[in-house]
Order: sequence, then C-alpha cells, then structure tokens
Amino acid sequence: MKLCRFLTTAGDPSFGLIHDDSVVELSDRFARLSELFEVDDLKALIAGLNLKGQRHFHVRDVKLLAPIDRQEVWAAGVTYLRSKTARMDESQFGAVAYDRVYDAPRPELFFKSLPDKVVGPHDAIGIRADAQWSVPEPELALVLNSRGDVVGYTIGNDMSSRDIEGENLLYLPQAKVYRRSCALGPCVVVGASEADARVWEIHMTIERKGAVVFKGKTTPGQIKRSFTELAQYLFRSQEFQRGAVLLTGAGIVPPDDFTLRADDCVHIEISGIGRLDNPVTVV
Ligand code: DO4
Ligand code: MG
Repeated sequence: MKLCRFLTTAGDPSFGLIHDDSVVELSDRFARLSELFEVDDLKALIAGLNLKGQRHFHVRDVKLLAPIDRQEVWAAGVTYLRSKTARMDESQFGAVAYDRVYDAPRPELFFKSLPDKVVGPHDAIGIRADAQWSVPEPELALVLNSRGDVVGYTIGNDMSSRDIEGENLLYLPQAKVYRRSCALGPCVVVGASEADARVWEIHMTIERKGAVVFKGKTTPGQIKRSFTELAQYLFRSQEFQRGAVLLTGAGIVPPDDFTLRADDCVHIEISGIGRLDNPVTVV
C-alpha cells in the first residue's frame, strides 16, 4: 500500500492512497498523513476503508510532494561497509572514527532536516556553492511513529559535501545540513516487513546533459544493523511526538573523482517503493 502527499489539480495540498494510476484522497477523513502513522494496524485500517465516492485524481494530474508533514528527519551513517571505506579514504583527519562507529554498539545518528525544508519529487536538490565535491546519498528511509515503530518506508537522498566532511569531522553538520540537502519521496509504502525491505534493490543513476555519468546499485540487506536497532537508538532519551523519518545510510558511493554539477539529474529507485527524481541546483 502506498500513501502520498500531493497538490490537487486546484493546487491544494492533500494526501491519499495510490491505487493503480489513481490517487484516492484521504485528507477529508484524517487531519494529516502523520496522524495515520499513529494507528495501531494501519494496513487493516486502509484495507477496511470504503473508498467509493472518495475524490480521486489520475497520478499524472497531481504534483507529488515529499510524504512528510510534521516529522523531523534524522539519518544513520556508516551502516554499509562501502560508506565506511569511502569516508576513511576522503578524511584528512579522524578516519579512525568511521572504523570505530561501524563496529561500535552505538550507531552514528545525526539530525538532517526539518520537515518543511525537505525537497519532494522533481524539485531541485542542492549542492553548496562553497563545496568542491558534492554527492547524492541514496538511502532507504524508515517512517517511524511517535512510539518508534517502523510503520513505512520511503526513498531518501542525504545530499553531502564530501570535501567539507573530509576536511574536518566537526564540519559534518555543514556538509550535511544546508538548503535543499534532503529529498524524500515519492510515497510511503506501508505493510512491508523489515525482511521484505531487506531484499529490495536500490539503484541510483545520475544523468548529465542526457547522458548517464554514474550508475550504481546495492540492497538494504547489506545494512549492518537492524532497522529496529537504529530506531531504538534514535528514540533513546529522545521524544518524537510527531514521529520521525530516519535515513538508513548510503551503500552506493560514486568514484572519488566524481562530483555533482548544476543541472545534473539524480534518479533513485528502490524496488518496493518507486523512483525519486531530482534535478540539481547550486545553493
Ligand atoms: O559519517 C558521516 C555520514 C555518513 C552517512 O551519511 C552515510 O553513511 O550515509
Ligand atoms: Mg548518508
């Protein structure tokens, strides 16, 4: 089951259920998408809804928005072996920190974005004007309710400035949190288990002037920690009354001589979810 936020043909923000080629509006029945995530058995609730008479739109006639309303976005790091080695290579100091966190009981977790700053499908993602080495990080994103349960999955892009992070680990917030540095979408898949999600495939393609300049793939099955473990650490001594979204780390890293440029297009596809497409702009 796929839930999404969208702008109606009249331009009003709304949310609903994607059913074949249609989006069935649910915003007349519930106040917010994140409110649905608080329901104990969301799959059963959706399956039991009588959708006859609900307003619906063809998917191509609406503009999909990032499927988030009031949740903070956080991210886990160095959860794939590939991420650990890439960061140790880029780092001028403190490479050992990546090595240690990969094997430590406590994962790396960092704040990524306020909900209203998240970029949705087809909107521009940013590369910093003061960075020389910028990359997208295609990540499976966990949608968590206020109790810390994983209630759904979406696609996340944890845009990063590798030269800024590599210069000094204390610059991590600047490398990770800036205008248009986080994209989510196109929808939230509910009703899939962790076992289901672990066999999905993640593909990323980067296009420049119509030509493919990078292609890579991985699978969430290679994430070293369980999703429950990551969610439990995020909720330790913390409270998310509106739920949270947690990116699970990047397993696809372009080669070290690759940097994004303005007008590139980043396509991230996760087999159980769909595709998130974003053009790149300098911010
Ligand atoms: O340690 C820095 C960030 C790691 C990260 O974002 C990732 O592994 O995806
Ligand atoms: Mg990341």
